[in-house]
Amino acid sequence: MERTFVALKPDGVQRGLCGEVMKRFEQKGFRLVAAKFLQPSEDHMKKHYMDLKDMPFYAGLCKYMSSGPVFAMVWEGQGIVKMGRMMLGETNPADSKPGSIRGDFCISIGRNIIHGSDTAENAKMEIALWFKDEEFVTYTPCTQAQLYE
Ligand code: DAT
Ligand code: MG
Repeated sequence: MERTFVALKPDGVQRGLCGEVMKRFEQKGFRLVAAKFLQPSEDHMKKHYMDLKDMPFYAGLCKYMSSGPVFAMVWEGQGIVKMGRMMLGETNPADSKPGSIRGDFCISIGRNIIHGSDTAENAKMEIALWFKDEEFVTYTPCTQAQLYE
């Protein structure tokens, strides 16, 4: 089983898309293991986007991400990191196929509504940055035997 970090950005929250995103991950068969609604600090976002620190949009991105509420989640499932990225679409909504979250719900790269970890290694780091151990819920979903052979 693999875990990934997914977060509705302030634009995604303000546009009322938390439920739509959760619905898609639930319907796929993925399992929610942690979630919280918060306004992250700029410092927190600088850590989260550390790999982009030399990009011209880094400061604006971190400021924007801390400007309002974010809905942060950890989802679990087989192959979820790669599949989660496919469900999100491309970084630029203009390149995202209809049917993907960014392809269906947004237009510009700086307002692409959602974050999702891009590798299993980054997922581990992001999950550790956003969540404490005690914030995870351990349970066996009743659908487990229908989802996995
Ligand atoms: P992703 O969010 O798909 O993993 P990323 O990690 O390269 O993409 O960039 C993080 C976020 O930064 C991205 O979701 C939106 C913003 N961003 C990326 N490239 C940008 C650009 N050229 N101009 C403005 N914002 C950009
Ligand atoms: Mg990224």
